[in-house]
Amino acid sequence: MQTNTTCPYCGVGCGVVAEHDTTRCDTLVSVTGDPSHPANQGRLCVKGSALAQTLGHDGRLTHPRINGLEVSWERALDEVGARLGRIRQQHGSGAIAGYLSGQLLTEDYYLANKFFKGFVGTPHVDTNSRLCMASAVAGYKRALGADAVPCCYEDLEEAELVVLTGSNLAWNHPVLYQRLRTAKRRNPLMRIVVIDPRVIDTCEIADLYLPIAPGGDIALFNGLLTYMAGKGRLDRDFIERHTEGFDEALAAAQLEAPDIETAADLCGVDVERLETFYYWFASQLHVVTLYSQGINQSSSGTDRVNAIINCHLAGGSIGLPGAGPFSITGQPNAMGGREVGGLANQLAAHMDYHTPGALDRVTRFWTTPGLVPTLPEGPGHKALALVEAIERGEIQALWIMATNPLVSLPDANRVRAALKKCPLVIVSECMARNDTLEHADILLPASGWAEKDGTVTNSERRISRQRGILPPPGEARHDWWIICEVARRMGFGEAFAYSSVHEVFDEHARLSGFENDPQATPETGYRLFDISGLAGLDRTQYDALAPIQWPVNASAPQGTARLFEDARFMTPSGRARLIAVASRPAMQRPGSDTRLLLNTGRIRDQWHTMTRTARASRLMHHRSEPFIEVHPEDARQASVQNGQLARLHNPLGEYLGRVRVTTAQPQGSLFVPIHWNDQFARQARASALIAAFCDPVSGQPESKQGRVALSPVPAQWEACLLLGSDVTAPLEACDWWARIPLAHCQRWQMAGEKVPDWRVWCERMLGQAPTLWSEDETRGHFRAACLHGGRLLWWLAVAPVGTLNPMLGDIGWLDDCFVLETLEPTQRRRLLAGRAASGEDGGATVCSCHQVGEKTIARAIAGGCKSVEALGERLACGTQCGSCIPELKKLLTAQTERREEPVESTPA
Ligand SMILES: Nc1nc2c(c(=O)[nH]1)N[C@H]1C(S)=C(S)[C@@H](COP(=O)(O)OP(=O)(O)OC[C@H]3O[C@@H](n4cnc5c(=O)[nH]c(N)nc54)[C@H](O)[C@@H]3O)O[C@H]1N2
Ligand SMILES: Nc1nc2c(c(=O)[nH]1)N[C@H]1C(S)=C(S)[C@@H](COP(=O)(O)OP(=O)(O)OC[C@H]3O[C@@H](n4cnc5c(=O)[nH]c(N)nc54)[C@H](O)[C@@H]3O)O[C@H]1N2
Ligand code: SF4
Ligand SMILES: [Mo]
Repeated sequence: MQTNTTCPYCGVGCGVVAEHDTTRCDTLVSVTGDPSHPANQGRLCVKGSALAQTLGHDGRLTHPRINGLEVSWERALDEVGARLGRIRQQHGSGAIAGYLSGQLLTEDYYLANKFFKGFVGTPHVDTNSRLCMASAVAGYKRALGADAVPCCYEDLEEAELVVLTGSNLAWNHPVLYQRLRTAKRRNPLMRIVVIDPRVIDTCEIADLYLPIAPGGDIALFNGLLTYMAGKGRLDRDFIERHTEGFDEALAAAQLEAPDIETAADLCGVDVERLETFYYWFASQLHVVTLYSQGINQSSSGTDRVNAIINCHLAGGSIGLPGAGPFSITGQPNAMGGREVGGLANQLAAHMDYHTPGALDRVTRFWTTPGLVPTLPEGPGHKALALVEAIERGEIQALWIMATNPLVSLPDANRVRAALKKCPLVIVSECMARNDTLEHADILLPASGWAEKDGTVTNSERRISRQRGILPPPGEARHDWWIICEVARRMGFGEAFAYSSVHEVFDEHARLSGFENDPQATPETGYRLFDISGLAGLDRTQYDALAPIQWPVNASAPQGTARLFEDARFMTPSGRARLIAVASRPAMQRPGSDTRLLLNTGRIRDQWHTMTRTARASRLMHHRSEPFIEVHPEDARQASVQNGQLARLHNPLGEYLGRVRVTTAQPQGSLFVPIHWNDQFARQARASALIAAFCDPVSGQPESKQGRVALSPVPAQWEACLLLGSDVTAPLEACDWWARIPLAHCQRWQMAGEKVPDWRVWCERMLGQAPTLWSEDETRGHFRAACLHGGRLLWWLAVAPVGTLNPMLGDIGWLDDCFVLETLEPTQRRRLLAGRAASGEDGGATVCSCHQVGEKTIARAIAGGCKSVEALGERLACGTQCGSCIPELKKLLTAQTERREEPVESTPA
């Protein structure tokens, strides 16, 4: 059976076709790209195509728990209702807080917002979008008067110039990257500029790369505005008729960057490159600037956004095909959250607390016979302020849904202390384990992707259906249902009486159109977010809903691809605003020993805190361990070497990871991934090193500019330990570890300083003496395996630090040994050699779709493959999702030019 649904990862919002064998209720047969979905037209990236491998009931949270004990739903819901009710009575509504997520479906999100703000009456509801989109939202609102993304994906294809800044599109929005790549191939005149402090894979399609100094964005775009004015490249007519604030914005730009030389100096890019960019931008109307976390996650994020929008307004490049400032969203439903008003400073349906008449309007809309909502009068605490309010004891209960704040919030160790202090922590979650769950009093098992029904909105405002295909495992329930049941127990039942999720969607659609008159002004009730055209769908129509872009209303029943084509903006004057901005230094202050800047971000094959992507073993091979990317000069100064373990620290925390020395990283700055956490490694939560500074307008934290010191980890030995399901890892027996889930066993990478007697170690730590072993004490090598009745229980290899992974290569065949009832004699003999009975070592995985390793590719290049296409023909690498094409190109150039490139040091 096939069902069309939507990928639950990034904001591209790809349609997928899920193939389902009706005799199996725990997984899908396959997930492929939906050719009929406008966002991806059949394409998928590696994460999307590995979705089926992330399912299964193993590791899921299947029963409610109170203080660690399994309880019935009745009991759990009664407890939540009663305790929230008591706290509300004793300490007031404001003692209750919600922390939501862009990974909730719109219907869940709408109800959570209605529950907390409308009926509990607390303003303190925020979401992880604070860490993600808050600056983009604030910037759009300041400039356009509404949080409305003007562009659509076709604009990227129709543009003559595409500027990507603070976005690693190739890894983080791979399908959009593929679309852009194809568009560029079709239109050789199209130019692409990449602005990023690191040389990222996205640079592969760049005609021009600007290696901006971290935080140089405002100076760069102010310099552009000055240049446009100086060269007479302004759209004077557009400025005069449709904008305000131009003179002030230009004056501020000229003050900061009076000429290219100053701008170049401030943003760290050489004059020639900068001038080329300025010339291209200033001479092009059809320009899209696409930006993401390199812009948003900063203490001047909102100003950065406005510096970009200023240039678009000054050049009139907005509201036209192939033009506009395009904030690309991260989470699958970041947009849906913005639509329902999930952020603490929003009320509901694109209405803010200060929007004239909004409080009254929403109150009337949510009133049911006999029940009047008690809306708070003004905005509540944003995420970081929420943590502080918990510390002060003002927040007594926190309900977290679909986010893992102990890993993702800045100053993560402080968040841990705050959660410990909070008298009641409730977490709705799909997985049985994550860092946050360890600090929860009440756990509520939620249904997950492929189980739940609802809608999500992608980066181009396109609403798509996610469809429930599989039954939730155990007693897991839908988030919207859980909210309704708690609401009922708190006495709000009448306002939460839905028989099915389509009724929630209907209410959300009706609210968007409620007293929303396009003939009115924003001050008299007009909102751009209007999906009243989708109100009144019955269940069948809702189930069949095809992807559609908002606004969808009487004047646009088929939806709207592009906004502001009439240049009528949502400000009181109807004019877009240019905002005077100037660069500010980052707020994170270097201490005497924390000289290095810490940049944090994503890798291609993992999603956030790895609760789902780490379940697909093939997504673990591209980067398997927490790492630290370091420029060679910084590595030299800190005496750390490629492939060795190193430590980052500052007064807030520490991070341990494998060093990757690379010239892609600018000197003075390090890069670490955000994904690893206590479930997968010792001390690898990047956010533990980030101070909780945030943008004064948006409240978005400065997650890309930490300050740290780098030093080597004094380890002597390293081990790779493979464990079958019934052996526990001896984590106390090492100084560092990382866990890599493989298909049939767990791979533990370990390291330590003191060298033990390995045979004794095995017996003591693994509970069983090795069946086979070999030791070379002088070289520090030890290998051992333990078999029981012919079956492999564990396997261990030890070597001096930094030498193990390159030596081991691909150990996929060992993983396969764990499913065999009995090992063949040849397999047994090979165990200690660590080499497969047949086949070659493929090396670190480059192409995750077809599982092709670096060494295999190197052999193919040596054997005559001279292009990505030739490699694809020979090995199939790069032929499915294409996200590895930049890496294939790098390997081709490195090998053909014999240029020195960093050695891939992570395990195969
Ligand atoms: N594979 C994968 N894809 C994802 C996600 C994931 O977890 N994994 N998460 C999704 C989510 S929620 C989000 S929000 C998006 C994020 O998508 P992106 O924003 O593309 O992701 P990041 O890697 O966080 O950061 C982007 C880039 O900003 C650069 N940067 C850092 N400082 C500066 C600066 O001062 N100026 C400029 N111009 N650039 C700077 C970094 O070097 C980095 O390359 O990805 C989404 N897609
Ligand atoms: N240093 C640093 N920190 C960052 C960032 C950065 O670049 N640098 N990026 C920030 C950004 S942009 C983001 S978006 C955040 C992401 O950070 P988080 O939101 O904390 O990360 P996730 O791992 O996506 O957490 C989602 C949780 O919800 C669970 N879940 C999934 N689906 C459902 C569902 O349907 N219902 C329920 N109840 N639970 C579900 C998952 O198992 C998981 O535990 O991280 C932020 N933190
Ligand atoms: S680009 Fe990949 S992760 Fe993003 S929605 Fe599409 S398939 Fe999912
Ligand atoms: Mo995000």
